[in-house]
Amino acid sequence: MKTDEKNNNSPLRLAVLGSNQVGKSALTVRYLTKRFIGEYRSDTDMLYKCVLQVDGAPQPVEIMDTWASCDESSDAHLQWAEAFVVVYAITDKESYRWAANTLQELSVRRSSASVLMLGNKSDLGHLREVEEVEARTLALTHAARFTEVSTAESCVPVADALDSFLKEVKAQRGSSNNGNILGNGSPKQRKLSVTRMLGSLIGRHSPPPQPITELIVLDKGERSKLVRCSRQI
Ligand SMILES: Nc1nc2c(ncn2[C@@H]2O[C@H](COP(=O)(O)OP(=O)(O)OP(=O)(O)O)[C@@H](O)[C@H]2O)c(=O)[nH]1
Ligand SMILES: [Mg+2]
Repeated sequence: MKTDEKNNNSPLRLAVLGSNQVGKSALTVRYLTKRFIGEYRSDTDMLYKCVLQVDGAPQPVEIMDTWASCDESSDAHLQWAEAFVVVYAITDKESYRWAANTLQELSVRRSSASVLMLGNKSDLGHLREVEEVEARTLALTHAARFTEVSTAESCVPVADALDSFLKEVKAQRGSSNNGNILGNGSPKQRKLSVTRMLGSLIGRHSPPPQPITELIVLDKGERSKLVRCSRQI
């Protein structure tokens, strides 16, 4: 198989970063299932493997819904992903600072990676602490895309933002490969039935629509192995 062909067929890896409770899990599940679920497990990373239509063609995609409470996660996430969605809540200035620091870090450490900054919870405008123009200007400074969304209110803007971001990432895929951490030689992972896991999240009688084909829960200790693993490649 030619290198270009191989790169195009390999999963497109997206890490969803952001501080606590900004809506990373809600956003990821909203995008993949169109459903909004109020509360999520919040002590681990979740890796969703799926095949999505990107620019009119089926594309394997892996989305890592990260858990922010653990410092050592960032190295693993920064190295694993090909593109990054940085989320903050417009009602939480501290989460915006976290996002700003992350954009800065990405500019230094992953300067060629595509980045989308999302200001979530736009339905809570009366509690707004971050002005849209400030965030948009910051994103522009870092050559990142930007939009505000309300994951709770509607799935369309979330889908539009992520669909066009994935399209851009796919288009920008160059000849350099970003490594393969979770392929052969990956750390031990707990593979769960997707139906069972999402069933426990959204209720027994609401099976998730496709396209998720696999959901992997990464335990705390396994993140550092991700970093070591990536360095072996
Ligand atoms: N009003 C409103 N609430 C939201 C929105 N998105 C998420 N939430 C709520 O925000 C809270 C946190 O959502 P999560 O998706 O668990 O946030 P998270 O970033 O994954 O949190 P951690 O995993 O703990 O870092 C939950 O109570 C959600 O229901 C939104 O767009 N609007
Ligand atoms: Mg979460």
